[in-house]
Amino acid sequence: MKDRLVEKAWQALDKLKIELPSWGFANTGTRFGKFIQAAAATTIEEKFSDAAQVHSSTGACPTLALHVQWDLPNGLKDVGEVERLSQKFGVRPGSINPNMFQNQEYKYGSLGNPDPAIRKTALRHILDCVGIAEALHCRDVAPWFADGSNYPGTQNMRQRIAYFEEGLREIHRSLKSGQRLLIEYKPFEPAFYHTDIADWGMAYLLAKEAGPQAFVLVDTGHHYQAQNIEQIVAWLLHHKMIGGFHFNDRRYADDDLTLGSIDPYQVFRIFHEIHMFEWEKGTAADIAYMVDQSHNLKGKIEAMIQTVCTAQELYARAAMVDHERLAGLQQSCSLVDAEETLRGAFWTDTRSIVKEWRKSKGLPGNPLLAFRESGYLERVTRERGARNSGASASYA
Ligand code: RM4
Ligand code: MN
Ligand code: MN
Repeated sequence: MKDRLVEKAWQALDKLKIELPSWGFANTGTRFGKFIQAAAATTIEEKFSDAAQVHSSTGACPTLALHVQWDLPNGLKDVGEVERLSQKFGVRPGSINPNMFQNQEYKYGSLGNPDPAIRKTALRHILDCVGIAEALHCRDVAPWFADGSNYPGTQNMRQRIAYFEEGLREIHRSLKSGQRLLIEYKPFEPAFYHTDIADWGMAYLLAKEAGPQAFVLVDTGHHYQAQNIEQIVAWLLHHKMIGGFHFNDRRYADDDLTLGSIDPYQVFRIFHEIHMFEWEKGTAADIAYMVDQSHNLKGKIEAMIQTVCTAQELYARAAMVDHERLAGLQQSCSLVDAEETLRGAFWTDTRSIVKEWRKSKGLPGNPLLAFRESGYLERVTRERGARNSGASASYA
């Protein structure tokens, strides 16, 4: 008979699905340049193919987030091709991400731009994305707005709030029932003085203003140092306003490193808040878990497998907190014992538990090893190498 806490870990693992980002398989970089990888994906077909490798080795990643401008450059016309690839590789399209940061016209902002014509262009793009999401049967449309300004006094911050409210209300009106609008926040970069949606409070208020199908998206890398992210998660859970996560880790800013590589206890504490909430309420929180990492040194597919495995290990650890006991200890303010209950779960090495769970599902016990032994990386390195060697890495 399995131990009660191990049983909880297995049940949690059964539920955990993690969406992969298409852009996480492509050559990406820092603002100083890219380090090109021979095996990186360039086409949407290659991104689906790579995502399928992560899914087949982990069994946990049935969907792929798409960035419309990069993955569906012809908009709705590309929906048929995405459907074909989804069938071919056994991975469904996931959240649909508008691109509000790359085009020249967005130099001074998208939905927050003082120029009404540019606000309209931005709005039209997001409305197109809602249409694409509908055509692909995707639930979530997840815009991240780079909008902001670089110097004090150069923009009217209040005016821009009103522009965002107006734009998001209109986007919300176009959502079909069941669809969701996820509003992501980020404190700085690319804007260095003010960012229009800089933190969870701003995202929360805008989501409330937009309507009942709008929720907040928490990207773990989008916080200042020392921010208590699990407290933000607790507030959003309490108000039923958490829509999803973008998983990655960071040491300094939005570093986009693999999950838990710098601070696994942070990730554990976030998962703990979610598990504790679900235990108290007796129902699952409706949260889309997605990866958003795109750093440029680790092999793309291996980095993704690492992140998924780390998420599973830490999710399992947080599931192994003895909730009944912890609730009692919190109630009696038994500080040391409460903390030790949490820490005890954190220090449980769940790798063998996750391995057994994988085997019970007919999955490889060690996904990274299984991927390495598959020969896929060698094959795509040969096939894609020549094209990638011609890719531009230039910053200026
Ligand atoms: C942003 C943000 C968005 C992602 C882009 C590529 O920093 O995290 O979610 O789509 O990067
Ligand atoms: Mn993100
Ligand atoms: Mn980011």
